[in-house]
Amino acid sequence: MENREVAAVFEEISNLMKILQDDPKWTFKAAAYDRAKRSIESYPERLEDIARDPNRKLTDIPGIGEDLAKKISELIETGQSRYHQEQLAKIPRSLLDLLQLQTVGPQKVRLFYKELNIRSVDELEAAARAGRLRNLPGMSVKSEENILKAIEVFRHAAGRFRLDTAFETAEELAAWLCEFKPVEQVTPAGSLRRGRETVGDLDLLVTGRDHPGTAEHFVKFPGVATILAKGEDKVSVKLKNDLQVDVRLLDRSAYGAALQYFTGSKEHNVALRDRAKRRGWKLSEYGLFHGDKVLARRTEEEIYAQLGLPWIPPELRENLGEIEAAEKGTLPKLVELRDIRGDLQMHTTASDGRASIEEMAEAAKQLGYQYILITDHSKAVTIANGLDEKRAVEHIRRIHAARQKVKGIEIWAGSEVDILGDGRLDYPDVLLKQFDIVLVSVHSRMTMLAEEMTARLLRALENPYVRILGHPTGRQILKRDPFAFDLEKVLDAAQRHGVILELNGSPERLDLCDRHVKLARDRGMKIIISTDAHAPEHFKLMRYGVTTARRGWMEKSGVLNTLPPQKLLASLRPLPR
Ligand code: DGT
Ligand code: CA
Ligand code: CA
Ligand code: ZN
Repeated sequence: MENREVAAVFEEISNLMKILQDDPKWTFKAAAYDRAKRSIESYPERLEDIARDPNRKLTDIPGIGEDLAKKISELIETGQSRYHQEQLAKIPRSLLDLLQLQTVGPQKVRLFYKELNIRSVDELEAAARAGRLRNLPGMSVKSEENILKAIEVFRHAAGRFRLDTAFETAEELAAWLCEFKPVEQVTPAGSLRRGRETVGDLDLLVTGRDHPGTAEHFVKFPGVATILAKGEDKVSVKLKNDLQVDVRLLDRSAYGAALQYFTGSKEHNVALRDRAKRRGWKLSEYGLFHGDKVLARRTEEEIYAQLGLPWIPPELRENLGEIEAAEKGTLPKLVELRDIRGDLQMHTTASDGRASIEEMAEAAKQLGYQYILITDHSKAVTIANGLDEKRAVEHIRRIHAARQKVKGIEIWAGSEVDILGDGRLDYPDVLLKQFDIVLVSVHSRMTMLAEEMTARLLRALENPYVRILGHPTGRQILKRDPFAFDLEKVLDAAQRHGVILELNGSPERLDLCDRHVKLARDRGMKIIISTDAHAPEHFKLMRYGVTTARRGWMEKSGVLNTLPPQKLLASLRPLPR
């Protein structure tokens, strides 16, 4: 059992406690489960390994006491927790789906269930449409409307998976497949290879010497729930997390053609096939043909070259102008992960992060980074233990002190300052001026009208100390749509003031999204890509940010944190004298 699976069970137990409230100490216990969940999720080692090691104790993990350690052992040994199952049996299973809706937490679920006996998203929708939610305590016509919007997002999200889930699952599957010796190569294709923010299913291409054997081996992967199809050259399964995996077993000679075809997108393929047709040729998953004659099929490069084009990076293959650009020789030279020289949004134990300033700096240094910006939350974000003015000043001092301890990397003092409801900032200018770089973002009142939100953001950008706008649209993938606001106006203002937009690379945000990155790029605006790390192991999420930037056609020159430290500082909005 993976750490994230244990964390998911703990999260569900906490939610069940908050919905049921039938344990006299439920608030206390739920908080303990929440704490344990966060700790486990980011724990750098596998819990299974610790549990198996006679010299180690699960209770050494922060937030894990005797009772929770027992639950973890039980989960690892049996795949289940009896306590969890007992709690689950107390409510209709479909009730938990409500938690997927934005603005609906356990308290609201409890309210709907107790007051109106609502047991599923369908029943909640019916109640909202009938106007039966608005009169419940704490509800209004507005919040009823928001629930209907959230249900729409929920239905749209159903059946899609976040990029990080797809990526991690593909890695596990590839490792499993490679354990079977005749397997030569495993390559993810489809939307994962194109780096889309969500994927519908996983497409894996496998070459090797023994395909019937490979298929047999593949379906024994421990995560497989059902086998959907098993043929000569294709196996489809559904995993326990509901993700479908299509595996194609290929011959090496036509590998490039299959890779090109199954990478897609469908729209890109259709345009490319038309191009082949205009030359009197045929392009398929088996190759590029002139009659029976093979023109190209071994590599993607050969296929594109035969069609008179340079190889096109998978992230661009959406038929959004990339074929025309390839034809003209104006394809962008996309930014790469190795171009990144530092990370400009991260949290430490001072607010809601899980590592110290020094630990974050050491980890960044290990990655070869030249600088980091520490951006703990400001006081308005109480749930993230935001810093009040006094703590912020102390924190700046500690960041300065950390520079003496960790050499060889610039450690900049920053803050993720909350943009208050009216667009004022959560800190006064006298404090803002003490930071090296101020990043600002919205964390509250996200359902306000578009005009209000636009005015709020514009006012925030006017503050002369503001240099980066963090996760500019507030969306959370598969959970929360961007808030309503006039993006054009905000881009205009950011450009005018020299405020840099963040591409928050955390795979639950990817905000700016690919399309917005493209918009910014086409206006000649630059971005920074950050991870919003809450622990050292989150630095690796940078890859998702870079992928999204690439999908937005960004080149290295458009991403400021590819610059060395002094050049980066010189490129930011000049500070007031
Ligand atoms: P997804 O799974 O919804 O995130 O998106 P994809 O792009 O992975 O789509 P999927 O899994 O249905 O198919 C994988 C690739 O196979 C797709 O990107 C392009 C290719 N493909 C699938 N259906 C067609 C088709 O009807 N025509 C062409 N030309 N290519 C197709
Ligand atoms: Ca797919
Ligand atoms: Ca597929
Ligand atoms: Zn934030």
